[in-house]
Amino acid sequence: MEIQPTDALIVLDVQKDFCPGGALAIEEGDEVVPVINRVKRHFTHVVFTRDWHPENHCSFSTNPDFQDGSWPPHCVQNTAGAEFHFDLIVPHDAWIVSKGTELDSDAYSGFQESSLAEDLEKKGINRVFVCGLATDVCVKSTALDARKLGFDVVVIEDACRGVDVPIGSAAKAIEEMKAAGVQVCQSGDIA
Ligand code: VGL
Ligand code: ZN
Repeated sequence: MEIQPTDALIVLDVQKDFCPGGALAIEEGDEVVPVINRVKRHFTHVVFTRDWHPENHCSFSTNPDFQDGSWPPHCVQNTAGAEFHFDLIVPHDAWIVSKGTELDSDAYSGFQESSLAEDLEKKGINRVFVCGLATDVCVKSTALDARKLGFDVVVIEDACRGVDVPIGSAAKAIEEMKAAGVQVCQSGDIA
């Protein structure tokens, strides 16, 4: 798969709290980092999203269910847990989209409450490659929104990991994305 200047890579939420040891740790979440660092080199346009919640965000629960939108407190703005994984290569002038910044609503998609769609269109981008964390939450939501907005969408499967509660949710998310016209590839397919 040859990457064009009209393609963008969207890297979802590769933040410490979503990696092993973090507040909302995803199994093998950190394993996406070297994969993303590698594929990223092919792209002219790279967007990094970050989950960026206020303290006392409505999704935070002391008894989180991980399925109904309640989660342990995570990715609080300007805390260590909200930082990008240390090994993720993020340039100083990186294109960063923050989401989930409202107290009373959650945002799983990078397109929600942001100007991402218009900003991509302004740059003439018509295809987006999606990767990062989590397959069954923010990756899925972003990929489906991108389809609805008319972008061609490719998910880089081995550059994603899922929360996977209940077990099988990540695989189901891949199927849902495919059903919506999202293409699925592996990082090795990208040149
Ligand atoms: C996410 C759960 C809660 C994600 C964000 O980035 O996938 N998951 N907030
Ligand atoms: Zn969140």
